[in-house]
Amino acid sequence: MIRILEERNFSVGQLKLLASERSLGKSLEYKGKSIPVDVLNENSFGGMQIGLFSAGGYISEKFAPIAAKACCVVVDNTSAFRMVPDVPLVVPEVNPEAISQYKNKGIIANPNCSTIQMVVALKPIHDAVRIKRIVVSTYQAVSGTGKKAIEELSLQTRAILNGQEPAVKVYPHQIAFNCLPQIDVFLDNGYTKEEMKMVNETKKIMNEPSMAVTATTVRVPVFYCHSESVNIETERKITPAEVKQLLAKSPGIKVLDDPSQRLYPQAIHAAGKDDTYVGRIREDESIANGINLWIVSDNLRKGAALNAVQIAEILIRDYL
Ligand code: 3JN
Repeated sequence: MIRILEERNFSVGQLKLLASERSLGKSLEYKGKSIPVDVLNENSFGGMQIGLFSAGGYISEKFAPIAAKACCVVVDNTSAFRMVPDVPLVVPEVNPEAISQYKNKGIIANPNCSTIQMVVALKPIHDAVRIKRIVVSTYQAVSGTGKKAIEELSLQTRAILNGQEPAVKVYPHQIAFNCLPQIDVFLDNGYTKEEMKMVNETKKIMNEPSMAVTATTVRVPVFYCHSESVNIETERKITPAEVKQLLAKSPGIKVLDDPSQRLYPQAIHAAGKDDTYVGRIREDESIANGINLWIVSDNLRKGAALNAVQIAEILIRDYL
């Protein structure tokens, strides 16, 4: 988040860094200056206009209402408020108008990373021909879990290549050289929580409660960027060429799609970039109006920090 504020030259008057007591005494760099980390408490938010929250659902649940009460608008990166009816759930390319609802609770929710990149790519198609049903399978990077998981993939990979037994700590099973069709915990309906986040958040952001959405979310041994295989069924027919044209001119999207050159989005190339990359655009020949796509984006940037900062930019520009 700090790097993205810098890169985009966000007009920051005062940057306050808040964390738990564990970070007491630490400092972080912002635009060449060292800024000490303060310990978060009930009085942290006075005089602050925007709070970018990303310290887990428990902290958000407790402190977002406190910040909002102090007139500090919260952009919350956790799932704590995403499905609360009068809290807007926003992807600026998709539903920027929803930001105005921040006035209800003083909180704006940032969606789940896998949801964000999918709706960025699908919104232009939905506007053109109406999407009836989405079937998505994800290939999610370990950085979505955090620093410990990045270390675990490195350590397990090294251990295995050195003929040693890999230690399994973060995930329920070995992640190196493996795919785990489980992200987060299982729910009573047999889906995982990550899968149901994609289902419910997509409908809310698209403002289409009756859109049919089903998801399978899979952790893969990739460090950065989530990839998604997405199949859609639309009300009206659209050709792959029309989809390419439409997406190529849509904000936040780059089409990389030339089978003759073996060109398609790849995690290793999308890492560190802001755009959502789309390729493998082709007709689903098994149904009347179907399209398949492959969508890749940096889960830490557009999937989290960048989306939050873009929301803050609109807040400053249009509301605060
Ligand atoms: O695993 C991923 O790739 C994304 C993880 C997201 C995540 C992890 C722990 C808690 C979330 C989220 O943003 O939905 C949460 C949460 O806030 O519930």
